[in-house]
Amino acid sequence: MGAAAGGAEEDGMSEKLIGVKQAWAKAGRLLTGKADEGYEARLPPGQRLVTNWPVLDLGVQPDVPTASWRLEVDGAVTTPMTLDWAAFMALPQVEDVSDIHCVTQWSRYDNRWQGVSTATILNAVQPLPRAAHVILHGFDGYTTNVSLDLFAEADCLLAHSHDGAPLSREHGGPVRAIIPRYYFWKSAKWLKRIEFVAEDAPGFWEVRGYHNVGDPWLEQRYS
Ligand SMILES: Nc1nc2c(c(=O)[nH]1)N[C@H]1C(S)=C(S)[C@@H](COP(=O)(O)O)O[C@H]1N2
Ligand SMILES: [Mo]
Repeated sequence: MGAAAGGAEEDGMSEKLIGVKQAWAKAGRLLTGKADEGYEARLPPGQRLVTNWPVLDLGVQPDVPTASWRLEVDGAVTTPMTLDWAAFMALPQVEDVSDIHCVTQWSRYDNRWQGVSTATILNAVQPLPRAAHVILHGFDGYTTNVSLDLFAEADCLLAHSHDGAPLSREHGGPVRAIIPRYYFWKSAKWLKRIEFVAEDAPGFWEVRGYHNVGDPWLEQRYS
C-alpha cells in the first residue's frame, strides 16, 4: 500500500460505521464553535471527561502476535529499518503521561504510556532533509498523517503498554503510536509501518472529512 489513504474496501471493515462518521464530518456535527473563547482549562472545547476507555476501530481488530510483529520504518530516510519484537524492546524505553482527546467528544486524563520515544526512531533512521511528513500505517489498512515536527515532539511515542500492562488488542496492541497533542485518530493502532514523505498525504479519516491537522485546542475536528 502506498502513502495514500487505506481504502474502505479492506476485508471486514464496517462500511456502515465509516459512512456515518464521514457524514458527520461533512455536516460539521459535534462542532461547538467554542474554540475561540480562550479556554485555559485542561478539557478542550466541546469535550467531556470519561473514566472508561472507549474502543474505536473500522470493524476489524487485527490479531498480531509479537512473534510475527514487524515494524517497518522507511521512505525519505538515510537508514530504513525493520524492527522485530526483540529489537524494538531492546531500544531505550520511556514513560509518558498524557490526556486523550477523541474527536467524538470524549477525553480521558492521565494515560501512562510505556514504549519507545519517536526521537529514538528518528535518531536511528535519520530522515532526509526533504522529509516533512509522516504516514502511520496500521495492520488493518488504516493510515493517518502528521507533520514531522509534530511526530518529533517529546511526548510522542510508540507505546506497547498502558498503565503498566501490555496494550490490549482492542486498543492497538502490540504497538500503537501516541501523538497526544492531536485528536486521538492520529494515534494509529496496530502500528505496522512508519513512512517518511516529502509531500503530505491525507490518511483514512483525513480523506473522509476529518481535519488534516486535528488540534483539539483549536477544535480542528473537520476540514
Ligand atoms: N489502525 C487504526 N488506528 C486507529 C483507528 C483505526 O481504526 N485503526 N482509529 C482511530 C480513532 S478514530 C480513534 S478515536 C482511536 C481509538 O483508540 P482506542 O480504541 O484505543 O480508544 O484510534 C485511532 N487509531
Ligand atoms: Mo476517533
